[in-house]
Amino acid sequence: PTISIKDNVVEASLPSGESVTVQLYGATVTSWKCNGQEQLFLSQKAHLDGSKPIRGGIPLVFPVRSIPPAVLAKHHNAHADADADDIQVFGPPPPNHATSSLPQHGFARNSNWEFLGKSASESAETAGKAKADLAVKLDFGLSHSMLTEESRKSWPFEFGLVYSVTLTKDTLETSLQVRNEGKQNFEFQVLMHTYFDIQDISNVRVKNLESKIYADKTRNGSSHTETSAALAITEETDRVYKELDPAVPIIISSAKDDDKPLFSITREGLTDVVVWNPWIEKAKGMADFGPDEAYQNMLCVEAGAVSGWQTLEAGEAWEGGQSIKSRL
Ligand code: TA6
Repeated sequence: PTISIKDNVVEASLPSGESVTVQLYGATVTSWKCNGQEQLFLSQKAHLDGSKPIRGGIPLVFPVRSIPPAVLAKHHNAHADADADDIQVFGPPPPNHATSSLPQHGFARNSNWEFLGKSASESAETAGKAKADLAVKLDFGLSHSMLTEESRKSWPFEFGLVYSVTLTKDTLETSLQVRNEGKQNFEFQVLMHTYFDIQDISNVRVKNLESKIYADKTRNGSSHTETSAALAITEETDRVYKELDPAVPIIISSAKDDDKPLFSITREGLTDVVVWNPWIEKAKGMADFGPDEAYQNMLCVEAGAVSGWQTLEAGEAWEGGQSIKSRL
């Protein structure tokens, strides 16, 4: 594999031609190419100067997509009921509590990470040098001391993150290791906010969600059961599918091309999947989303752990990740 590092951008490529590009800002994957073809969507108006989270690629959402129950309970006392449940998944934090000043989706995606180096992924290492050209693993680190004063204040826990991006011939893996290096437990959520490049949104279907429960942000966070074996995207879609068996891959397939699979996403330690497309109005409403019609060329299918909370005891570590297979 070859690695290049320039202006806070790390790029790795394999002799077989695949490549991945990662910005140190947010440790955001901004490009993944197979046979020279881009697999991820990146808005033409994305901020690539660190001024705003990147609109596209794979932004990393951590530590919170919503409020830990303990904090929530404090603010909602007795009536921790349906609306509290909705707030837990989508709503803004209540005023002046610990995480209210955290930016939407947490600080990981708008922090400057450090590049820890590359390694042939474990499997290649054990397989010996020859195989080392079949995979390259890039590691990125973020810890409490690297945060802005404001983020440290909002989320005062001693943590350490190692985010690994592994490129092989036909897969891209992203996994996150969270370590609690402090003395107090903390709760966190994580989401890998992957923007897939789609030729035509009317042609894709999302499969293996049937009969799963989801919270629907476009319907007030209310809970529903998925009835479709092949979910079509025909309007603004913003759902958290919960408790999905990680062994079952989520498939993005091409309806018109006799259901040919375009992407397959397998997960470890991440039981939730967010499906998001802003559609026409919301696409127009996002200043960094362009061109407006590009909602037809992207779909977010996001592996994460966001419907519940991971509690990490002092001194403990947690790991979770996704592996995306492309153009199967
Ligand atoms: O993951 C889906 C979602 O939370 C949507 O509700 C929408 O807010 C989207 O992410 C984009 O969020 P962002 O903070 O990147 O603008």
